[in-house]
Amino acid sequence: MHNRLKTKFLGFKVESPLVLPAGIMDMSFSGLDISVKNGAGIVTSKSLTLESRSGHKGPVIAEFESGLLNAMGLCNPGIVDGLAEINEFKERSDIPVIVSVFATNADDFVELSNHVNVSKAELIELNLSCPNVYDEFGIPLASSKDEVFKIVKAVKEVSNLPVIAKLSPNVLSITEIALAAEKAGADALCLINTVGPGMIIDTKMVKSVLFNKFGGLSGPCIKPIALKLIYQAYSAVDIPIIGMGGVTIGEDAIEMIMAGATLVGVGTAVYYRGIEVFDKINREIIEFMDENEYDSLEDVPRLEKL
Ligand code: RRO
Repeated sequence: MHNRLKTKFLGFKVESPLVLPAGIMDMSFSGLDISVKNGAGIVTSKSLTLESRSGHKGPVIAEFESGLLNAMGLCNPGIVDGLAEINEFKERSDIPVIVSVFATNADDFVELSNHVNVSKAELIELNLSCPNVYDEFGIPLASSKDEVFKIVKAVKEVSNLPVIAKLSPNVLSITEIALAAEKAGADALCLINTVGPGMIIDTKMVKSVLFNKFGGLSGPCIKPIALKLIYQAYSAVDIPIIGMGGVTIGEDAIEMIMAGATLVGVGTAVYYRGIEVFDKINREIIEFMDENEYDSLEDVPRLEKL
């Protein structure tokens, strides 16, 4: 990896600012490993729940001209088996791992965090923003600043690891939510989760393409929304941000950094450019840095805060 891509996040040294976000390459040893071998600097597990879940029936992914819809429905092997996979990965890799966890109340988040404390993972992400389980659990917790505050605070009281709050784009004021997470002690923010949800119709079958009907929207079409929300959050808080949403090429990653992100997630682009996308974007970032004579990622200018 190129020296100029090296950076630091919450005290961890990373070889590249690129992050494998939750839910992209599942969470098996091989899924995490292959992302790292292809240039990701830090990897995130699928969001884990206390019990295993089979998720929604297929089709769970639908493609359209400017992005994807997904309604995976939080399929995961449950916290115990999930952490076993992550521990196996950590036996062979010193790449920092973020364990993403999902629950619907503070007590369950605390229980999940207690499991993660005794794993080999370095960081925990609280997924407060899954858009695909409204029917079961109602609107995401990240829609309420009080819920965000309560959950982050409860986890911070028990967690040995830095806590990252994953926020939703589907809110009236991201500033309010980001500030609530910071006030509760979050060490970092991750935004954005998928947008919507939305729907695509199969006009021959006269029905929604997704079995779940609705699904979270990702890909190039959400990048402007992501940039705006990351910039607003960056303007409001002092904690670092993992920015994501539609990053497909190196210049998209640079935009995220200029908007205030320290690290940059690459998810849906794996679908378009293959798993090599991390290496490709790393190279494109270096090219941009060469052209503009930036020696390090820290030299890339950030927008003036709002
Ligand atoms: O599993 C999913 O359906 C899912 C999750 Br947990 C999430 O946080 N975001 C998303 O787009 N899909």
